[in-house]
Amino acid sequence: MSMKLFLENNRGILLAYDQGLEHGPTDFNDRNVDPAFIMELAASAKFHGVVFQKGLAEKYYNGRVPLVLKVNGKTSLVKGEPLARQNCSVERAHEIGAKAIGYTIYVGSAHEGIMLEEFGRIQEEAHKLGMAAIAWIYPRGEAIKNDTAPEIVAYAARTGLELGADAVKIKYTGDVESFRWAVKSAGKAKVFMSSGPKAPSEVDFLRQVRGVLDAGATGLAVGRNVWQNSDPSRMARVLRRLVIEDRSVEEALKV
Ligand code: FBP
Repeated sequence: MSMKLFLENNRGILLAYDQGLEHGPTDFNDRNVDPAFIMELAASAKFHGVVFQKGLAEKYYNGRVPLVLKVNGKTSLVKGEPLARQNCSVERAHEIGAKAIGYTIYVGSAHEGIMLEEFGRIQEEAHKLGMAAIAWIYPRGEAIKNDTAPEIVAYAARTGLELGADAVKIKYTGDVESFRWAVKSAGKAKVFMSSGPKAPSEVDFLRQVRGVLDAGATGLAVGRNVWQNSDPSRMARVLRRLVIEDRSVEEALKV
C-alpha cells in the first residue's frame, strides 16, 4: 500500500500525539494538553499526517490532515517486558477516517510474538480497506541492551519490511553511515525517524533530522520536539524547510 498521501517531494512529517496514553499528561503544558490545539497545529502548519489514538480522533479529528490512527498502545504504569495490544479495530479506524493505522511492536520483548501476530492481521485488514500500515518498531525489554545500536536499529527496520509495513518508525543510530544501512535494510518500506524527548537544543534535534535524511530516510514522526517548543508553528516551519525543501540546518533555521 502506498504512503503517497503522506508525502510531499517524497518526504513526510507526521505529528505524533499519543503520548497522553504512553506517558500520561506529564509531557503536556496548559496549551498542548488540549488535543484541539494539536489538531489546529497539524492543519495550519501543514503536517503530512497527525497521529492519534481512537479517543482523540473521535472527539477532535476534523479531517484537515490525513489521520494515522494508533490501534495499540500501553501506559507507562506497567513494568516488566513491554506489551501493547490492539485497542481499536481496523474497521473502526477506517470509519473515523484514518488513512493509515499505526501499531507499536516491541521487538526483543518476551511478548513480541503477540505483537508480531497482531500486526500481521492488522496489516492485512488495513490493506483490504485501502489504508497503509505504519509500524513503530521499538527494540525493548530485558534482551535489548542498547536500542540505538546500529545492528539493532537495522534489525528493527528490516523487521518492518518482513512483516509488510508500508513505513517503519525507528530511532536514529546517531550517525549517517550506520543509519544508511538501516534505511537500506528497510527496502521499500519508508523510514521515519522517531524523535524522542525534547533535545537539549533545536540545533541538536535538527542535526539528527538532517542525518536521517542524508541517510536516505523519508522523514520523521515528531511530537515533543514540536509541541513542547515555545513556538510550535515556527518549529514546524523550520522542519518543513529542512525536510521538504531539503535545506541545511543553518538555512532551515532562517525563518
Ligand atoms: P515523540 O516525538 O514525542 O518522541 O513521539 C514519538 C513517539 O513514538 C510517540 O508516538 C510515542 O508516544 C512515544 O514516542 C513513545 O515514547 P517511548 O519511547 O517512551 O515509548
